[in-house]
Amino acid sequence: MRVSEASKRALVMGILNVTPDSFSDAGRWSDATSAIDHGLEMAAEGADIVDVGGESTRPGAEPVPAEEQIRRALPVVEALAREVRVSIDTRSADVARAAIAAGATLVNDVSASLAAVAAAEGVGWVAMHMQGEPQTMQNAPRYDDVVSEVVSFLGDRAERADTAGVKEVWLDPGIGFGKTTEHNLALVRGIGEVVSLGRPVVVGTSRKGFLGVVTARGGDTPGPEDRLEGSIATAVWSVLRGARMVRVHDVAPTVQALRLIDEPVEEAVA
Ligand code: HH2
Repeated sequence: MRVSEASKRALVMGILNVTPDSFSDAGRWSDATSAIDHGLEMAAEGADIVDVGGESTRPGAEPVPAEEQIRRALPVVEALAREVRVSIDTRSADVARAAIAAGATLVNDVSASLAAVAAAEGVGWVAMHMQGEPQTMQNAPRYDDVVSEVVSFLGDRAERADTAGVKEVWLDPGIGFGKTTEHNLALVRGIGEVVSLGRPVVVGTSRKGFLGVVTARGGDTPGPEDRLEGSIATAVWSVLRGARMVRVHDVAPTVQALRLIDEPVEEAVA
C-alpha cells in the first residue's frame, strides 16, 4: 500500500511571527504590510495554514500583553484569512477571541489551556506540551521519561477537549519547550508514540536550537537560518511516523520534501 493511500497528505503550517524578538526572523515581519506579504508568499508556496503570532515564546521571552499581541497580529489575521486558513499562536483567551473574530479558525495554544475558548467559538485547537513557562523553561528541564510524560499529558488534554466539545483537536509534543537536546531528540524519535494516541499530531522542529547542536561541526553551531537540512529531515521523519502537520519557517522546501512521501508512486516516476 502506498503512503498516499494510507492517509491524506500531511499539512504544512507556515510560521508568521509578527514580533520584534522571535528566535528566528526577529523583526523581519513586524510591520503588517511585510507580514501580510510573507503570509501570502507562504500560501502561494503551499502552506495549508499560516500561523500568526504576536508573542515570542522563545526561551527567556517576556510575556506580551494581550492588547499588544492584538495590535500586532489582528490586521495580519484579517488580511490573510480571506486567502488562506489562519491559526492564531497565542496563550491568551482575549487574543484568541479577537483573532477568531478576524477570521482565524484554529487556536495554536502553547499553554494547552484554551480548549474552552476553542469549543465556545467552534474552531480547532492545537494543544502543545510545555514544561514551565518560556521565561524559565530551559533552566533545568527534568523528566523521568520524557516521551511517556508528554504522551500522558497530551492524552489528558485531548480527553478534556472532547469533554469541552472542541471539534478539531491537534496534539503537539512542544519541541524546545522545557526540553534539553536529549529530550527533543527522544521526542522526535518517539513521535510515533504521540501518534498512537489516535489524534492528529503537529510537530514544530523548524530551525530550533537542538538541530544546531546536533549538526554542529568543529564547534560551529549553525544559527537559526542555517538549520534547513535538520528542519526538513525532522519534518519528513515525523510525517513518515504519522504526524499530520509540520509547523515550519521554510515552506517551499518543506512542501517539496513532503511531496516525496505523498506523491503517488507512478506519478513520481513518470
Ligand atoms: N514553537 C514555537 C511557537 N509556537 N506552536 C506549536 N504548536 N508548536 C511549536 O513547536 C511552536 C509553536 C516557537 O517557535 P517560533 O514561533 O518560530 O519562535 P518564537 O516563539 O521565538 O516566536
